Amino acid sequence: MQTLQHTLTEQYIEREEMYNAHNYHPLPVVLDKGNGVYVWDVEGKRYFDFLSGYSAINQGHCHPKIVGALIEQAQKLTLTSRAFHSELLGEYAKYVTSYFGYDKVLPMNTGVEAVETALKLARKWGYLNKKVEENKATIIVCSQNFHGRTINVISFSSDQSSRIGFGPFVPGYVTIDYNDIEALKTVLNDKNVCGFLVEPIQGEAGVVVPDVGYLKACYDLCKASNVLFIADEIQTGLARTGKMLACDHEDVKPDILILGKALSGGTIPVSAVLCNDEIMMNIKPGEHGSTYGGNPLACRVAMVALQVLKDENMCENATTMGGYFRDQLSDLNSSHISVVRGKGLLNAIEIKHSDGNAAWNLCIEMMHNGLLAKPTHGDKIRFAPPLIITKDEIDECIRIIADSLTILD
Ligand code: IF1
Repeated sequence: MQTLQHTLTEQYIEREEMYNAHNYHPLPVVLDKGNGVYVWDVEGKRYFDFLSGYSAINQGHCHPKIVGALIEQAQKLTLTSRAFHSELLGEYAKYVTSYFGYDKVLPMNTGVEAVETALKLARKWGYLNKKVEENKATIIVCSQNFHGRTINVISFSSDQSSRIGFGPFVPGYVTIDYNDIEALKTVLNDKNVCGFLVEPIQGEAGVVVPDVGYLKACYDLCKASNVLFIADEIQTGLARTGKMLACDHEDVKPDILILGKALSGGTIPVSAVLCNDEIMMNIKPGEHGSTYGGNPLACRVAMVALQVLKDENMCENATTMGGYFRDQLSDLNSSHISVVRGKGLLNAIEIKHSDGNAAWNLCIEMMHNGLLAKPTHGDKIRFAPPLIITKDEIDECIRIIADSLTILD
């Protein structure tokens, strides 16, 4: 029986490796079902999902209201293209702009498309409003950033594996250290700087939480220099850190807000860029767009996904469960955990061990014990379950993590 089950998982993995590009290194688990905080593999084994589709599944797997809306709309109208109006685009645009308090939204699909859109908006605003010199628009970014995979966006990545072999790169970016207010001061004076792009918490870098007051100070500096503050909340937004936006922790309202991932609760790719008319209205018909951007299926799904976050008090739950989870993790007093950090339910630990594979080995052991999490940058493990997780479930997960840690002894 054991051999047969083992073979089943292996068969799926073999076929995938045979025909699919090898651009990832997944854990050896093959999933075929999800519900709430749980996923199941093809052998029927149940796991806690502590990755949540890299925070796309804040509302929990296959949320019945989101999936219900998806099915209903899919049977009515899915795509019009923007060559025609749809019944739902206006309703969604009104809903999402009043939800976040902006004049306008520009709908896209994947996260990186929304980042590209925000960068284009910032450049356009720079030329038209700030009177930046022709083709000299500059955008400030932070080291260790992650904003996606396009050639433009990797042009300002500091992660070599994302860049090697993909040049030549796009100019127009200046990189400063993250969480360094002085560094921002020194680059803001250039009159061609039109925007500062920042993650309120750096996700890919290993859940790096900046000092309290950093975002507010950056925002104020940007205001003083007439530079747009652009927040990539694709991973940190939508209740993940305990507020609807991570910028809300410091009462900062970004000039340009970028959303993605959980905007569809993990169903279909839906992203959005929000800003006021002074910025958005610089883009005229034909200057930017996307076949699927703002499609009726996405509009319906996104409205429900956003409504569910409020109706089910996911900000409050992320705050209480996140605090409880970090406390419980710290109380383990494990000699193998050097750092526990995070905000709300966006958390990470750093593994301290002589074996460089320790974080991977721990993830494999947690997988065997029924919890899925993924190591990043070798020694860090991200813990980001769906925001509907309960205290009893956290307790169970802490036991799994504690039991699993013993393999590192
Ligand atoms: C991969 C990390 C998470 C993002 C922020 C834009 C995007 C992302 C802040 C692009 C995407 C992903 C994509 C996934 C791994 C992943 C990730 F480990 F790299 F950091 F979530 F934690 N801005 N993040 O986090 O959004 O175009 O993918 O929809 O690329 O392997 P996308």
